[in-house]
Amino acid sequence: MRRSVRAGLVAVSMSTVVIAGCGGSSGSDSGSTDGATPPDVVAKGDDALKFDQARYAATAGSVEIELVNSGSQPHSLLIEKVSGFKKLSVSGKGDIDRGTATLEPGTYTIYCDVVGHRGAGMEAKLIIS
Ligand SMILES: [Cu+2]
Repeated sequence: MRRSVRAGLVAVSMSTVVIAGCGGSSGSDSGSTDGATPPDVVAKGDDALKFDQARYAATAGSVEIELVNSGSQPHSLLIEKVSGFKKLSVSGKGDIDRGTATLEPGTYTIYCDVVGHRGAGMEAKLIIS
């Protein structure tokens, strides 16, 4: 596998949205020391008790998810029916938590389990292709 292909992707890595190309098996990073790799999904939670987007997208395989608190209330992020994913928690403004899930293609639901938040609409779709 050639690492050099990656360089071309860096420019667009902020919007790794639906580039379901020929990427076969990602996630088999043998010694990637690129420093801070950007997460595949960045979800922001705010005081309006919602995520910043109604849907997020990523490519199947190892998906790194980042939860950012852009409000001042605590929030969490779980993936419905994906028990292997460690819950992300952010308590104060500017807090960031990250985790990785191994996901197959499909549509998942992410939500916040802080009491009352999901009921207020704090959930979103995660589309894996
Ligand atoms: Cu919340």
